[in-house]
Amino acid sequence: MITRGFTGRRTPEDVAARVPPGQALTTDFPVLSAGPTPRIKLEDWSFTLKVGPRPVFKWTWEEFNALPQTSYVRDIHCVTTWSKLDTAWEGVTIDDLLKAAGVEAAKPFVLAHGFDGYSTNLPAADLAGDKAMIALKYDGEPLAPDHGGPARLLVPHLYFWKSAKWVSGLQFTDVDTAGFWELRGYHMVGDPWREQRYHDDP
Ligand SMILES: Nc1nc2c(c(=O)[nH]1)N[C@H]1C(S)=C(S)[C@@H](COP(=O)(O)O)O[C@H]1N2
Ligand SMILES: [Mo]
Repeated sequence: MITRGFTGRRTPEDVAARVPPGQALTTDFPVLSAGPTPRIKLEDWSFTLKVGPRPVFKWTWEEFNALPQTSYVRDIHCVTTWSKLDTAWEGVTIDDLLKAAGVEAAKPFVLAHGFDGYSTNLPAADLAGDKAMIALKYDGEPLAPDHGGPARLLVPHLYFWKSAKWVSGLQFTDVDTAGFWELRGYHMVGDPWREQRYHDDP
């Protein structure tokens, strides 16, 4: 099996085709947070799934780690114009999470919430079909606190502000409700290939 990015050979054309408009590649991993890094003890950690205002399922750290784990190697794109290729993550896909909870994602939108009070909204469809996970590991190691550890949402095909760090839960909603950056003028979807940076971008 050949996994893209592990062949050791990338032609300039291959690389160029993976960089969305207005983006430039970086090899380091910048940290971008609206506030200080919260320190969450694993014994205090929990993850809550809500449908509307109603909590329907809650996991402890131990329970969450017992869920099926999946590995992703994905390119990520930050709205501040850096992109990073072949980032390696491990965690629980949103599909597996909903299956474990016995919940159908019957609502069209999601708000992801962070322990720091951050939130971000996205279409529920962007979390389905093996496109997103709650990541617990990066590069084979427990996720570093500055990058969202113990756990973060990872939605690699959307701008990286949608990947809520220190994630405390997902809330499915009927109405698309603007999160932290969306309230401050950023796009409700945030597809880097369509350059959906700001609210008015098509
Ligand atoms: N909880 C939380 N999640 C967050 C943020 C934040 O401030 N708080 N910043 C977002 C932004 S703007 C970006 S670009 C990415 C940065 O992730 P990184 O620091 O791992 O590069 O996290 C996103 N997730
Ligand atoms: Mo960002």
